[in-house]
Amino acid sequence: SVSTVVLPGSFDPFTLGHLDLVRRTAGLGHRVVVAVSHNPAKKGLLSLEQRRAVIDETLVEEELADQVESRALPAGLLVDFCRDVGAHAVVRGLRSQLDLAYEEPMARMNRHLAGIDTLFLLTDARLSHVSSSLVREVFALGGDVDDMLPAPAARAIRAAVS
Ligand code: COD
Repeated sequence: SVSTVVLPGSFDPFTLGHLDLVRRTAGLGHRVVVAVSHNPAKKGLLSLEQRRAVIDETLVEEELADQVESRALPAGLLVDFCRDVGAHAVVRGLRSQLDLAYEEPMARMNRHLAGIDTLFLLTDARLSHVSSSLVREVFALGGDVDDMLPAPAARAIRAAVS
């Protein structure tokens, strides 16, 4: 039987690092629910609808749409969302020891709360410097970010500021 896993994030914007994580998780045979957080507090670049549209277009272009879908992550506990979609595990990417330090208490808490395990995949070394926040900063300062983003994301951030 296929297991469902949740890949949560803000995805503002969805990067090639995120895509690598999705592709590898699907490649292991899981059905993947990409859960896109609201983050009303964070002043981001793209709206929830725009972030989901970027992900959905990318999944179609990459022929991943059969196995992977995007969903809005409602306010509340991630473990409750996992239960609602029938997932027994969360997937997170690790770029560095700093990521692990940040992720470890959340992973332990999710396991404590609901027995939800977290699967960690090490980032592709060629993408370990890529984060949505740095992409936003470089883009805002006029730098070229196209080679860190799937085409729908590059189009969306340009449209968002024009
Ligand atoms: N290569 C590989 N993976 C990457 C890369 C890259 N270059 N860049 C990012 N990633 C990974 C991240 O490590 C992460 O696993 C995932 O992609 C998403 O990244 P982001 O930055 O878009 O997402 P975050 O970290 O901002 O997401 C925050 C959540 C929405 C997951 C968090 O706020 C949350 O869990 N909220 C639910 C509330 C809750 O349950 N709280 C209690 C938790 S104990």
